[in-house]
Amino acid sequence: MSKFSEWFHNILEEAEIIDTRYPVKGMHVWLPQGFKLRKHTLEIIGKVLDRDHEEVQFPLLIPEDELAKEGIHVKGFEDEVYWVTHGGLTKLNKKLALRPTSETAMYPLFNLWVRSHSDLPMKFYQTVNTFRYETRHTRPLIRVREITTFTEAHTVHADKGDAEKQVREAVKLYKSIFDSLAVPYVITTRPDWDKFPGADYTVAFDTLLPDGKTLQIGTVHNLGQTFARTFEITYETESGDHQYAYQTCYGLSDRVIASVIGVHGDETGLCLPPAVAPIQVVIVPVIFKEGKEEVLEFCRKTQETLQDGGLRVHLDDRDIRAGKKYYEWEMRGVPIRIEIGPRDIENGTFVVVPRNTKKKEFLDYDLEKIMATVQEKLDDISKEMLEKSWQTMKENINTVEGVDEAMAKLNKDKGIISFSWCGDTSCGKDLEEKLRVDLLGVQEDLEEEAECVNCSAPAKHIALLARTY
Ligand code: 5CA
Ligand code: ZN
Repeated sequence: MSKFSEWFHNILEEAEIIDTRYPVKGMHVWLPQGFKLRKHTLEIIGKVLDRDHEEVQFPLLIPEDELAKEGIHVKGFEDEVYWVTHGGLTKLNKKLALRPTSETAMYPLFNLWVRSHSDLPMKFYQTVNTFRYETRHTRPLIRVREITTFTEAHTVHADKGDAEKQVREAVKLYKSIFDSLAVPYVITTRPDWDKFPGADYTVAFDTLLPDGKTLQIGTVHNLGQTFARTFEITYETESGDHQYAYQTCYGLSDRVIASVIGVHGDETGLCLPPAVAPIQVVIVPVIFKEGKEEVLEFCRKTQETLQDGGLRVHLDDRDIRAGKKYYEWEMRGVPIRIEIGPRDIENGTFVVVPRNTKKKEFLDYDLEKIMATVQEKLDDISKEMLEKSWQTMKENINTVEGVDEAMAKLNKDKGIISFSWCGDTSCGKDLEEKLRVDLLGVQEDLEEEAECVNCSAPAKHIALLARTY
């Protein structure tokens, strides 16, 4: 898939995920199919976070003085903020920002909520739209100006160790979310020049898209005490003195859905993991003039049984060519197609075609067992999709010994480059410039002795770099 961008744009339209014709740049419309895909993705995210986070919802507008309070943070976002300046014809005394993210919306309230050590930890999340006036090339779901599906978690802790533990915990939660979506990832600690504005450090998830470029699909930030000091978030300790709290935050966006589409899709179109597919099973009756009603009745009963079992099933009884139906549902990424014709009914069989392999399988039909049979097939598909996407990812991570080799690899195989790095900022930035890449970050610290591939100083880390979205 050389022209991934074009493929991506086309499939969003053809599969009716997003309408990109809304007349504001970087802002798009979720169509019914896309909305369902988004809903099921959010169900997975919610299920993971709901275990020990409370869901809340804060206002969209942030007063200028609150946004401006944290100096480094506001500096990081100043080019990207949309402002509300008027109420009707009246100029507002205090400008209001459309949230680019919600630290400065939430933390003035955290100041009021956090009282005593017994209030901690606090863990909240919200799924809202956020606004960023992105100046780089916008792309639906990938770089938008209205992020419609921003799931941001914010936690408050009594001590540094707890906040650090929360960062590791959040990484674990995100792993389980991406595993459910069969989206593979690399995890790195971002270099200092690329961390979240106001964070002590940022841990990021990146996936690899078919054109060899990576996409940041989630980030976990350790905020230390920076915001707690700015917003006076303090708590009373057991011994009665007052301490600044420690905080973390972590977020996901529409990019999670972009990665599901991008990672699994192929020439035929979407290929959706069963967990989030708007339709998990489509039944296509194979109809001849004779016995039409019997076949349809049989298909309806099959649909009902599968629906009772909790599956999302569509019966396509339109009066059009079967081939046209097959094409359409494959393009839309429905994980399983079932075909049932008069001969199947006679023989007690049916046909299953998994979207990921497109290989026809003839199975025994038994209404009592059909639910289990189909569920098993769906589970197989989920497993196969997970294995395949991880394999592709791993095949596209290349270890290099030198800068020239990195350049050659990037030009030929694309993908992610793994290398030994000294950790020095000027060396890292030099490497980014030479190779026209982004240094994703540090994957792990080096145990053995090695030289930095760029400057030959002693290497401290294994780091990753790639061309990125
Ligand atoms: N407050 C923190 C944690 S929620 C925060 O805003 N982090 S962030 O800036 O890194 O954004 C969280 C995630 O949103 C990023 O990892 C990235 O995957 C996604 N994201 C950022 N900007 C955009 C954008 N313009 N369009 C789509 N997704 C975006
Ligand atoms: Zn170096």
